[in-house]
Amino acid sequence: MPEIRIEEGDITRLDVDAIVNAANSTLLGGGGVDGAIHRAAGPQLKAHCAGLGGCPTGEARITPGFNLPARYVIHTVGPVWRGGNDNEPDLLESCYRQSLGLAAEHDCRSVAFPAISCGVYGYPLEQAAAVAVSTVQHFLQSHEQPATVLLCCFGDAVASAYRQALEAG
Ligand code: AR6
Repeated sequence: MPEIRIEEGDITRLDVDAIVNAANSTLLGGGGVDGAIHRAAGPQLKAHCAGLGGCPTGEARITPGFNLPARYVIHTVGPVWRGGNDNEPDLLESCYRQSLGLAAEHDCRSVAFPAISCGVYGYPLEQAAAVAVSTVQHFLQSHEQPATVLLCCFGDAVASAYRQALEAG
């Protein structure tokens, strides 16, 4: 049975097949979880990303994990929150769907997501958690892989938003 789990802590430490990065459209690194992933993966990650030509909002790209425990990093670009009338929910849903699609194509049994767009990009936590949980649940119903999806939370507020969304779903 596929499962969704809430995992608290640093995503770069997780021993999973793929971790997802909340990147920006250059894919060349930044702050937040993006910075942490690039630091932990080592400079080869940025060199590899430089060859990808960026990534539009709502899409995803896959790279090796280099020095990370994870085999792959799936880089996705979440929407910047602009009040909710700028297609933000569809773009965020697309980030989760495309990332899961790449994970499935690469035979990843386990994938960990950070709370995409919930930091610098300002997406309200409860609304983002609802999109994340429903999109992951929907994907798992129709795919064999990944079998395990970890929703990785940095802090109690994120964890409780996910718990609420899982209970509601
Ligand atoms: N492990 C797990 N989650 C983390 C970690 C970590 N090591 N570090 C931060 N978070 P953010 P965004 C959480 O701002 O909103 C970057 O500069 C964090 O607490 O990293 O999508 C990119 O280059 C929050 O809940 O991503 C982009 O320019 C969540 O990860 C921009 O930020 C996402 O916060 C993307 O903004």
